[in-house]
Amino acid sequence: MKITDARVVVSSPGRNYVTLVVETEDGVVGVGDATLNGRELAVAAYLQEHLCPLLVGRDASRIEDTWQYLYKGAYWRRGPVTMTAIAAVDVALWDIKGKVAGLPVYQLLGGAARDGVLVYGHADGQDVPELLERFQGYLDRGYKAVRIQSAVPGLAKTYGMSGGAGVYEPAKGSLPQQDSWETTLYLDHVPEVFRAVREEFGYGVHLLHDVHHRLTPVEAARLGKSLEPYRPFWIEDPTPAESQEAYRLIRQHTTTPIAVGEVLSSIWDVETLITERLIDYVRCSVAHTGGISHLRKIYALAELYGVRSGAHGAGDLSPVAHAAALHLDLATSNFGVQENMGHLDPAGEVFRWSYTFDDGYMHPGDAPGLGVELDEEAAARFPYDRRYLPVNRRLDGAVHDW
Ligand code: CS2
Ligand code: MG
Repeated sequence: MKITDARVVVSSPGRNYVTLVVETEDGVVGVGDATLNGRELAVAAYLQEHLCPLLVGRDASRIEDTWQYLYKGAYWRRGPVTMTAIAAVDVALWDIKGKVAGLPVYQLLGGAARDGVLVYGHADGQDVPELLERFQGYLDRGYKAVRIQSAVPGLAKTYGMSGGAGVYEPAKGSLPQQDSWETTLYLDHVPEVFRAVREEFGYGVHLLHDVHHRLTPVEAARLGKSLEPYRPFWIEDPTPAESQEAYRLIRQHTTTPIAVGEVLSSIWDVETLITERLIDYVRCSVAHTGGISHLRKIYALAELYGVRSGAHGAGDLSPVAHAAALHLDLATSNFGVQENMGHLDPAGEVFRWSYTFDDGYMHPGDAPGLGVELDEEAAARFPYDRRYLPVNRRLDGAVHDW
């Protein structure tokens, strides 16, 4: 089945999305998410200028061969731009394969390994009362797992504050918003937040927290230790993971579970974290880690070491990526939890999806392929709008991890 066209659709319904559309001689169309928040046009150009010309004429059914051809053929290895572009191609080809077979993608991956995909939502608040109020909203909707983030007293702007939108969109500014940071204020505050949530809601709900790369290894060890009485489901990205070995120090001091991976884009970037059991959940996403074909290899490696999946699923991964993630989650035995932040309106005017949410669990649906369609005419109504992720600075003005 030959590919006759491959085109990139950049659209901004509520936020910027980049979607690859692959069409075959039989008229079957597949889609892949190529959105890299804050660097969208880098991936769009990589696809449009370098990969799309290679796809036309190729056999759409040869997914693994195409993956190897694009990965090894680039010569230059790994990195978020390359792996997001390859991911978009990979997911679009799985979408096509499912449509040709008349099967949802999860059936092509071995069928359902569970009845539903446990998901977590995002509760945040400028103060603890506001956080508790929003947290209750997630319980009311049936969530069994909720991420908790709060502002830090003494800091003007910190990561994770949605302003009540429910969907946290960090890329707001036409120039990077400046966030502020002081580690001791944060380390003193987070245990108080966990204590308040446990006192209010008890231990029957999973609590997750995103440290977002902002601590040193020993600070992360201190945080993990301080949170043990409140039994976190995980703390996420406690320290930058370019040095995977840094996690050995954290592991020596705390049993608080750790999740890492959303900014990492290949199996080699998480190999030590998995094989030394330095993490408990691998958070790589289907959109930024080479697609379904590569992420399933990461999950297979993780299974050998007792590491489970906990895929990234923020609103800046499009509904196409979310659907692909849910298909893979449903079919993966060492699945842990799936992030489900949702998508801001009017994304629903551009993307039509068939995945569903019910009582804290999601299901990708049984439409052939991914079950997501892109309305290209609607997409054209929302032109690209350059946006940047924030930059974080310590109180002394030095740039810090955001
Ligand atoms: C976060 C994201 O969802 C998460 O775990 O780390 O909100 C992340 O900040 C964004 O995806 C960046 O674009
Ligand atoms: Mg995160």
